[in-house]
Amino acid sequence: MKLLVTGGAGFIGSNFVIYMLKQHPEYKIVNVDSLTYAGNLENLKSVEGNPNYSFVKADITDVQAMDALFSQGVDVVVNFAAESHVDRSILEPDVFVKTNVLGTQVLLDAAKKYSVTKFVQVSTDEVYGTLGATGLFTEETPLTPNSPYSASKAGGDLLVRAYHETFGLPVNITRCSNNYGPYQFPEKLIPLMISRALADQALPVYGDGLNIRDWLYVEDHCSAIDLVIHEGVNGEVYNIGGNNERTNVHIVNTVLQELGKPDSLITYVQDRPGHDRRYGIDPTKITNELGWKPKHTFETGIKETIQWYLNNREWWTRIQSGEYQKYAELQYGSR
Ligand code: NAD
Ligand code: TDX
Repeated sequence: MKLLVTGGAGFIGSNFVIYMLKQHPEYKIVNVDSLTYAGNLENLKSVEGNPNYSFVKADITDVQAMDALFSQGVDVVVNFAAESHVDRSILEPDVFVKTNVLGTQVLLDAAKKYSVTKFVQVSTDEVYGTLGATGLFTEETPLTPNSPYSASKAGGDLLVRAYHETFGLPVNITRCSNNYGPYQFPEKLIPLMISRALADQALPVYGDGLNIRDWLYVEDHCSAIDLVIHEGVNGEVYNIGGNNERTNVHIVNTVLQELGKPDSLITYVQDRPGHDRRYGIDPTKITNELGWKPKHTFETGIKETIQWYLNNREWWTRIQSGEYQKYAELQYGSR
């Protein structure tokens, strides 16, 4: 099987490439990534030199580049490539629409032209908007995105759905909540708080800190996508979540405790505009229909993650200093 992974130099994509090469050593994996600020080839050092892995630097919005790639033969596409950070989408929505909507449509066209056997769109529960104190997101929850990021992801999802309905493209959409684990860019809550706490810097908690996210260890997300590739019923949406709802302040306190740092580092700052209050996933469908089960509990996953950031300081300090981009520039030229 030949798998085209888009955005494979990012957080989840790189974990997925490493996971799939381990689970399915006979599969060929092509990673296409334009290496934005979030793309880091250093994440993939452990698979460099594997004859079944290759990297192509290209933008998913580039029609010719995607056509050239697909023309070499692709069985399955897993689309991770996206602008992924909500705060950035508030500052510069245009690039979110370009990559997350237009990029998805360019990929869908190529997938249709070259008759791929599966197109998996990796989406997010943020397309469902926000929950109140009770209830969970199911696959039937209406899409009511609140940020430019989630609106652009919803736009991509709707195109994926439309290519199934109109052209019969064999698609699945997966929607999960906040991932955590190795190689997450240190702008996201958990790695940001770890890196700042280690430097004894103030930890900016938005609003009252009581917003809730439903945390999923990245490897459990990868195993769910692997299952969807092989067992997902075409046209279906699958929500992925491990029943790990936590308030943001609980997360920050856990980081402080694990690192032996004082609560006085917590600084409440102005809330994020349009900040969703609560996410919670109902994973009944993927559990009952595909037999998916997460391996990690939040308690073990968060400890392993904090330990990983302690053991890999060089990885995130190189990101903070911009050094990591030099490696890619040397190999593939600057953007
Ligand atoms: P990330 O920002 O770490 O990585 C995104 C990757 O996509 C980067 O390597 C970047 O270089 C690449 N990319 C961006 N624009 C591109 C373009 N135009 N062409 C080619 N490559 C491009 O993101 P992530 O956290 O790994 O998220 C991956 C996917 O999973 C995204 O689609 C995101 O919406 C979704 N998702 C993420 C989470 C989460 O908690 N991180 C949760 C649910 C869903
Ligand atoms: O400095 C901060 N302080 C703070 O209180 C940051 C960066 C975040 N927060 C809060 C905002 C959120 O309630 O922490 C929570 C998590 O924030 P992010 O890490 O920015 O994630 P979130 O906005 O929930 O979105 C993430 O999960 C869903 C990913 O970035 C998305 O790509 C994914 O779709």
